[in-house]
Amino acid sequence: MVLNQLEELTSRAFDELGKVTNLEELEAWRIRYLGRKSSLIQILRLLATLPLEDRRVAGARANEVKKTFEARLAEKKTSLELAATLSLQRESLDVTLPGERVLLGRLHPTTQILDEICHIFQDMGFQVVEGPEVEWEYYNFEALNMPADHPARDMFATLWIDFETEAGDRPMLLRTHTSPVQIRVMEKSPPPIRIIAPGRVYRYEATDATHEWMFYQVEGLAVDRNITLADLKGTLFEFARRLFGKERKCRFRCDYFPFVEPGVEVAIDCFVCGGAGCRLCGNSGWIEIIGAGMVHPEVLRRVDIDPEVYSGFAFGMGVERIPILRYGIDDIRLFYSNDVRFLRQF
Ligand code: FA5
Repeated sequence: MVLNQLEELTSRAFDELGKVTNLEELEAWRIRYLGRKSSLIQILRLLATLPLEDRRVAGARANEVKKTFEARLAEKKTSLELAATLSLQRESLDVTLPGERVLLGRLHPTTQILDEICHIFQDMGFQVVEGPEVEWEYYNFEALNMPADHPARDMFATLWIDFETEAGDRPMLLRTHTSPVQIRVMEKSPPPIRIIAPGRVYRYEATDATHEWMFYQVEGLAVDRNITLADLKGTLFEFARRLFGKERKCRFRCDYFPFVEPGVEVAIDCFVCGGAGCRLCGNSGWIEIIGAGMVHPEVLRRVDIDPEVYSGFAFGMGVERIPILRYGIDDIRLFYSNDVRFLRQF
């Protein structure tokens, strides 16, 4: 009978010991199975009442059970303590280890220069607007005084988009310049107008050190009474002075664009060769950055602005050529080839 009780007690105790996961639970187990009020101690006390032969056998077994409990208790305690130490070690921080370097991202050089250009013109009272990169042929050419078959369309090697509307064939393209934004703005707002329009443009042309097939332009447009070529010149000279500093030379020359009359081209002396001629400037000593002119009366008429009352100037500058000039970068193709060794320098 006592032996049975001891067997049952042993099996229950081992079962529960197996479920113990920390030192607090182990202490509770100890009190339950080896404490003064535990079943085992009560059985040991009962032994005195048993006949001699039974007492001998049961006493020996009970002592064995007690010893086993104590041994298993010590074993479990050691293993729990070891586990606790290991987990503490895992969680501990070694403050002497060097920290992990956090890599800082930075703005792309084009974005940086666009911000700078926008600030300069905003200071002069220009408002920043945007237009779509996928454009109707009408805005890119027709409204800018370049009807179909106009030879000047060849100046803008075009990426056409195959697209048919329900109304029929209405050609679309990737805009070849930001000038269509001029039309979109003049259609909507009456003069006075003073805007700049930054954005991407696309040309189907072979690339070289100063030509990309995708690049950024910033368009500018001012329309009001009595605007003259002197206003255009003053605005662009002031812009060049603020961006490049007083020392840089700035050249105005006659140029042709069907949407302006007269048309001009603005160039800055080459940063790399100082004007002597090199690969970057095509041996001319100058890098052209802006096309500009007085808005053609025909363009104004199309958007219902009376050219007898109003006049305006417009310009379009190539954005990447500015950091090229400023930092002496000798190839425009570096900008969008995504080499972080290049981009990280800015
Ligand atoms: C134009 O795109 C005209 N829309 C500019 C204009 C606006 C004239 C308003 C008059 C009035 P052009 O094709 O020259 O013009 O381009 C203007 C500028 O963009 C150039 O001066 C040059 O800085 C830059 N550019 C032109 N082609 C490329 C190219 N392939 N890669 C990088 N920059 C270019």
